[in-house]
Amino acid sequence: MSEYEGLVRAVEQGDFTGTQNLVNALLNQGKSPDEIIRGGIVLALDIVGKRFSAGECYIPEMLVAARASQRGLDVLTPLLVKTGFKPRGTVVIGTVRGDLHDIGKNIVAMMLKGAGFHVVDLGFDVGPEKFVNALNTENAQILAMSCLLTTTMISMQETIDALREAGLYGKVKVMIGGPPTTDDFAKEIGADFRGKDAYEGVEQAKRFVA
Ligand code: B12
Repeated sequence: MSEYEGLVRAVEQGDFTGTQNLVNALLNQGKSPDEIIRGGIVLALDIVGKRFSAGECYIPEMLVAARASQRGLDVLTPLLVKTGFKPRGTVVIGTVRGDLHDIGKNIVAMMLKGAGFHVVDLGFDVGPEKFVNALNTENAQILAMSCLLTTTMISMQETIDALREAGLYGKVKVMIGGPPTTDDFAKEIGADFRGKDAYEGVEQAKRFVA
C-alpha cells in the first residue's frame, strides 16, 4: 500500500479535514512538499479526471476534490514560498480566457515563488489585454500561461498575438503548460517553451533569467 493512499482517498472524497491532517502527517514523516504534491494531490486529481471521463463521477465530485486539494496546498504553500530576498525576476502567470481550472497554475506559481521569483498571479479566465497590461506594469521578464481545456488553447495564441501588437514579443519570454498543450503547439503559436509540469517550468524560468 502506498504511503500516499490515504491522502489520495481523502482528496478524491473531498474530505477537507482529512486532507489537511494527512498532509501534516506526511510532513511529520519527513516527506517534502513536492513529494506530497506529486505523490498525493496530483495523483488524486488525475484519478478523479479519469473517472469523470469514464462517466463514473460528475462535476460536483470534481469540484469537491479540487477544493480538498486546495486545502492541502494551503498547508504546503508557506513551506515552499521564501520571502525577504531579492527576486530572480518577475513572472506574470494566469489561466487563459474561458478556462476556470487553476490548481495546476497555482502549483506552478507556488513553485516559482519558492524558487525566488516575484510572481504576479492574475488568476483564471484571463484575457490577452489583462496579460499585456500586467507585463507592462510589472516590467516582467516571463509570461506563464496555463490551460486545461482543448477549447481554450486558442486563447494562448490570441495572447501571443496581443504581445506582438504591444511590441512585447521577443522581449518577454513566454512559457505555456497544461495537459492539452504540446511542444509542437508551443512552436506553432510562437511560445518559447512548453512545460509538462511545474518543475520543468521552474527550471526553464531559471534558465530564462540566467
Ligand atoms: C478539478 C477539475 C475541474 C474543476 C476545476 C477547479 C479548479 N479550481 O481548478 C471544475 C469542477 C470547476 C472543472 C470544470 C470543468 N471541467 Co474540469 N477537470 C478537473 C480535473 C479533475 C483536474 C484538473 C487539475 O486540477 N489537475 C491537477 C493539476 C495539478 O494538474 P494540471 O492542471 O495538469 O497542472 C500540472 C501540469 O499540467 C503543469 N502545468 C499546468 N499549467 C501550467 C503552466 C505552465 C507555464 C507550466 C510550465 C506548467 C503547467 O504543471 C501542473 C503541476 O505540475 C481534470 C482532469 C485531469 N486529470 O486533469 C478535469 C478536466 C480538465 N476538466 C474537463 C472538463 C470537460 C471540464 C468542464 C468543461 C466540465 C463541464 N462539462 O462543465 C468544466 C469547464 C469549466 C471551465 N470553463 O474551465 C476535461 C477537459 C477535457 C478537454 N481536454 O478539454 C478534464 C480533462 C476531465 C476529463 N477527463 O474529461 N474541472
